[in-house]
Amino acid sequence: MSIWNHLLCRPIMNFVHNKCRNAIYSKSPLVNRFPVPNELTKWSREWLEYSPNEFTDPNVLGKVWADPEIPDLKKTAWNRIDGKVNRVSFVCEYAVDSSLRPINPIGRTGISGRGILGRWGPNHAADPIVTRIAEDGTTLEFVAIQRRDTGEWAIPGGMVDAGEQVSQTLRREFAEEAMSGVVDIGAIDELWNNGKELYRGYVDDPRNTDNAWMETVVINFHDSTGLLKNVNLQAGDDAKALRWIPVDSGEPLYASHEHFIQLLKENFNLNNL
Ligand code: RP5
Repeated sequence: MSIWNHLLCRPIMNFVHNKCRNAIYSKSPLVNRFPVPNELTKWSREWLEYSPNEFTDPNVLGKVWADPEIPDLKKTAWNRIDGKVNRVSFVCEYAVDSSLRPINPIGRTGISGRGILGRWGPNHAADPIVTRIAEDGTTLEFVAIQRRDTGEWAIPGGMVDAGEQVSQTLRREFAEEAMSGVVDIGAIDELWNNGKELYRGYVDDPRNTDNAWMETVVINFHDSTGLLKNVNLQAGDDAKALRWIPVDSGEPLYASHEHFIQLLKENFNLNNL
């Protein structure tokens, strides 16, 4: 692939992903990534020896939320809304390889194929950062869940279903992951009225491959009226645990979530000086 395929990606050309390189991709079955050093991450650097393992997890095959393993690649509308599936990238107009499969716009990951992701190309998610001021009256904190797959703490986000609006995904995922057992989910309806967008773009997710990657929209919902005081938040099935984390805790988080918390802090300082 030539550098010219990615001319439209120039605005993000300096960003280098880390969490989706140089590690074991899957433990069962064992799949290793081809090690990709920093300086060879960008496709624009020619690297004739690059030979990633091809991997698509058997668990995604035949799932309603996943593409067929061999889609009709000539008819699939890359970079477009394809029926109910959004194949548009927030990053740029992505290129396709000689087999007509989308190419990760940020660069090499050491794995080709779809890995454990459902869609070829961008896999769209939505991340609600729900915040409040703690009882000490000054500490800004956010709702986090502990993921079952990696054990890492994370914002309780999730995948946008085919045909779903991002605004619906944000509410649905928060209810599923953080409001298990809450009968009156409508008690916090007001919270969703004033969202502040912090980010839309690529996620440095450990599941990314050369042909499939995560993108997200991150929205902050701040509970300024104490709506959540009367709700007993609890982790849902996809999560092991839930807690409020102070934004200054420096706690390591899943994928690019530390970056999203940094954006939250900057935004809060700007608006509350
Ligand atoms: C991350 O994966 C996104 O930022 C979002 O938090 C999450 C969505 O995937 P699942 O939680 O549905 O696995 O890249």
